[in-house]
Amino acid sequence: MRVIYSEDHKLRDARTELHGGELVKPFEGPFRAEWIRAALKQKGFADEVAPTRYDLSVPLKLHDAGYLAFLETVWERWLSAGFTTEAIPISLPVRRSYHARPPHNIDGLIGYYANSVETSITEGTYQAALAAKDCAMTGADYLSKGNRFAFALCRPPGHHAGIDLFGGYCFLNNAAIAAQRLRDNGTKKVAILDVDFHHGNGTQDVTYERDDIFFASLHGEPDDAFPYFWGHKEETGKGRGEGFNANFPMLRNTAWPVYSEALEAALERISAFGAEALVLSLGVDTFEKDPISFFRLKTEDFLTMGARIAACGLPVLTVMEGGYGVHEIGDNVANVLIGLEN
Ligand code: Q9C
Ligand code: ZN
Repeated sequence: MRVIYSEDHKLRDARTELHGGELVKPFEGPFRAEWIRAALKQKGFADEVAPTRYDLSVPLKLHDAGYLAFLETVWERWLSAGFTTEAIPISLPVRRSYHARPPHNIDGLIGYYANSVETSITEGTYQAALAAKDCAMTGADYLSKGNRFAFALCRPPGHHAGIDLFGGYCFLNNAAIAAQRLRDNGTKKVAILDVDFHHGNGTQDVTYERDDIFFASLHGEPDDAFPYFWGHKEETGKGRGEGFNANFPMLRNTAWPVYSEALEAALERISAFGAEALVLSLGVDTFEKDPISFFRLKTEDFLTMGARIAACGLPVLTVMEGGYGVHEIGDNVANVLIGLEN
């Protein structure tokens, strides 16, 4: 399977993440992509290519123009305002912020565009996010040429990035951008299956009113897991998108037997939708040893996961999302890809 990887991911290397009331070393760092890449090389995935560069025309079909301009300029504006540390939002529009609008002051603007505050913005963050988007789009184009599988080793991840919101380590919604690219290349119905431990609230946001991109997410139930305010079963889409969004929240300690039932149900929905291509938002933070999550999947379960997903018969672009802390993330990702191909 072709692997699409850019060195530019290393430009996203934050020093701080707000976690449990402390600024800690981020769970989402460059080591993740390198561990995954090393495991892939070791397992014989030799077909690695750098991404093509793309402009913002496809991202602009999903994300707000003001938001993209913010991402491009925030670091410079943050420094110009006299701040010397990483950029962290403090005030967010919330319930009864009736007249919320983007403030001129960068300290306010960063909160306006945030859906959570653990994700510090740093020099190089935007460049890394652009490269991750390029990896996803390159993968989409590779599928459109008739190839069945590709893996976009995206970093930073994307599934928490909404229309005009960053957070949860995400800035641009790589998976949705890839789905849009597939649409633009002529694929009429695209499904996004999100198996990251966390609900793909950003992907849901950018696809919620659409009937040409079906979104299914398997995740820790919102009552107990980040991002907390999205991911309920009742969220089924809106307008022409009604019925084209499916959430599968699951309880703490969920292991493969229960997880696999939700996976089958999601795949059935994707078949019923009539998808012609699948974007797999792959987080391996469902792993039993993940430091910030609470499912109990084992390394061998990821092989089965890949095989089950491949059984739907669709072309699959796998896009990297989360998975933290332990070296096993490499083997877990490799297992999904091996399972897909076999
Ligand atoms: N401080 C992805 O997996 N914080 N994002 C959770 C740990 C945010 C996860 C609690 C987790 C974001 C792509
Ligand atoms: Zn996650």
